[in-house]
Amino acid sequence: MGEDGERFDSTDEQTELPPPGERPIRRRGPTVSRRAALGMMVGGAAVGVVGARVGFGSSSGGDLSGIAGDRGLDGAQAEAALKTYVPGGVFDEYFIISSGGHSGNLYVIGVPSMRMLKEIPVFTPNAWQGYGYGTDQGDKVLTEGADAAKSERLRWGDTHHPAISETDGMYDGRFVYINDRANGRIGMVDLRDFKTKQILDIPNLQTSHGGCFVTPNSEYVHISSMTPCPVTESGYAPLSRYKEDFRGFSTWLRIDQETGRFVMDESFQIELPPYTQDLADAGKLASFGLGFINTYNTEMATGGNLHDGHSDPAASLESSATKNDYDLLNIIDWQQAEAFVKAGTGLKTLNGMTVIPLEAAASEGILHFAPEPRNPHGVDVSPTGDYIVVSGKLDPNGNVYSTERIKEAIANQDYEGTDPFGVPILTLDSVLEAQVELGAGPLHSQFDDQGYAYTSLFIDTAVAKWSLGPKAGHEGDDAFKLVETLPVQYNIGHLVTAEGDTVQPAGKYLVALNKWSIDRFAPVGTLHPQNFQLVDLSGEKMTVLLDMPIGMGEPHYVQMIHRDKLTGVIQTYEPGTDPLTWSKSDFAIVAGEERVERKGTDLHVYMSALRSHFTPDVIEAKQGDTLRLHLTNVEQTPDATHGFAIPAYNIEASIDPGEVVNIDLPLTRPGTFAMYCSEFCSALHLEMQGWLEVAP
Ligand code: CUK
Ligand code: CUA
Repeated sequence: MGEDGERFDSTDEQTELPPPGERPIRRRGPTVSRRAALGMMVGGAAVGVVGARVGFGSSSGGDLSGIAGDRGLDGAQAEAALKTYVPGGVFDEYFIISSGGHSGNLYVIGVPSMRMLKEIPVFTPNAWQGYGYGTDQGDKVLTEGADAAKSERLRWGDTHHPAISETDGMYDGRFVYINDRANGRIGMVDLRDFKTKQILDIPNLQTSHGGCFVTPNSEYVHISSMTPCPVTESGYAPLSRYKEDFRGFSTWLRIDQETGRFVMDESFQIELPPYTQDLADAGKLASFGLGFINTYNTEMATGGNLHDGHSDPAASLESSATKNDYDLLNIIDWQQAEAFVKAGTGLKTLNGMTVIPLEAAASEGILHFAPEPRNPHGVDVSPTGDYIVVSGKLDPNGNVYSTERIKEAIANQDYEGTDPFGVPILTLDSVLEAQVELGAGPLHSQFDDQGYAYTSLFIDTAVAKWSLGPKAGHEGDDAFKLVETLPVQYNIGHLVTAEGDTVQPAGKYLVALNKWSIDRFAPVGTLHPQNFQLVDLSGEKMTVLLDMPIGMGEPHYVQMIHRDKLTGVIQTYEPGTDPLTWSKSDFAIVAGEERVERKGTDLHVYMSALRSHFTPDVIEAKQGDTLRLHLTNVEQTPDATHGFAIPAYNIEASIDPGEVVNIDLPLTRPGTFAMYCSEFCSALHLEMQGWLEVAP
């Protein structure tokens, strides 16, 4: 239909309300179903560049193929536009929670519109949200989460792998955890208000990469070191003692189910050899109770490519760390580890952390190794937990390990020997189920609801779709087979499918997280944005629907959660709430309770914010006082956020409806300083200002 210029009329109208993604396209005139419109578009394409002017009547402006033609869109492009358009007031079906890389933040992006909804500051200050500019919340979280030696200066992080909390192996939309690859830290964001509540600087981790992942009921969130670090008293050890004095750690942080915070006295670490620990994933269903971490640099190379004053590329870390044909997959039994910690003997304490020593991990069945093709990167557990997919940068295969085989091999002690630290190594034959040649540079894998895996191919700059085996419904010749390769633009790192890390992925959408965009967007200087590409998985073939530039930091991993899972999201706080504790703040006031109380040099000001004034709006203080400002936004209207800035003192706060923010400010400098509301809250927003007098 369509080619003949057939006119659609209201007979096509849908009577019951279809799901949001399938809502009819509304025009002033007749209503045309989405499917009919698409059919028309494709029909148009068949005769040229949407040549046929099939319309809804010129008065409605609904000449879709005409518009597509005018814009130079072919049928497939016009179809992609319709598949991703989400009108204002209609919500996206999925949310992506994305790492922000060097921005130190998380981003929230709608799918399929690929519109940015929010940036959540975690490791980096954010002026809009008053995070890290003198308020108790941002500053407290940032300061508590920084190594004391660098707390004053540490104002960034490199976020890589977000992990949404889970119940029964499904995202439950309560919390999200994110690692700081640069500093070995982890942040916790509460998905009720999308704010960071805690940052933990993890003892014995200098950098981190493995994780975050949560175990299927959010018992623990896991994070492991990347580069091993010295475990000497001083924190210094010469690289010549790398094997003796450096160690990696696998960290299991117990999650408080009410608050999402870390319960340190129920958390522990497992000491690992000084290899470089890379990505990690949690076992689920069939592999519940296990955790997997890749390692590379089992050579324990430390670099040093200057020999006798000459450069020697053969001695570089790169070349020395790629010598072995096989590196080692860590298989960790965290339930065994938990039992060992509870038993309480044979543990050590290192910088305040309970640590299971390497020897105990090896002898108690807590840690096993399995060989994996050299320099692996991603390890991803399939939805049923039966398959563990390992991809190596230098190996073209998806390497599929079987949970069943791993369990058998451990029971049979099918060992080829031990590593230099006494950890048993399972034979490759006993644990590897299949190798599927996918292409060049496989990195990470995700899964759908049909038993397929999707693996990013960095070097081939493509996504490989391939079938898993019998435990995922693919038998005989259908098992472990490459079925399709989709080029993406360009150099894909991670990828994500809808709910792809859960026991029940949705399929439907995939997002390719491309490192390079090159020519996909108008040039904006020498540093290019990354490119998130939305891929439709619902058709016969994978198709790219949309490119989204990411121009703030370099994301690594993301997770995609259905919007219905985010049931706890609030729009205003209960009046007088301290968002860090979720309880009523000691400093909360209601309108009419505003006051100033002097206690020695402490000047307590209980101030309210209400469109469009602060009460009081003049603060009289003396140099040497400490201003203790307790600010309550006494509004309960959604979106009625006020800002509060004292630029002369580098103060910038954001106070959401019902929220209490405290500012402790030593008044070191005399002057008469302007204060103002920094959020355009009302018609008289510009009148929402005041003065801070600091008399000499
Ligand atoms: S790593 Cu970035 S592309 Cu940190 Cu997950 Cu593989
Ligand atoms: Cu309050 Cu602007």
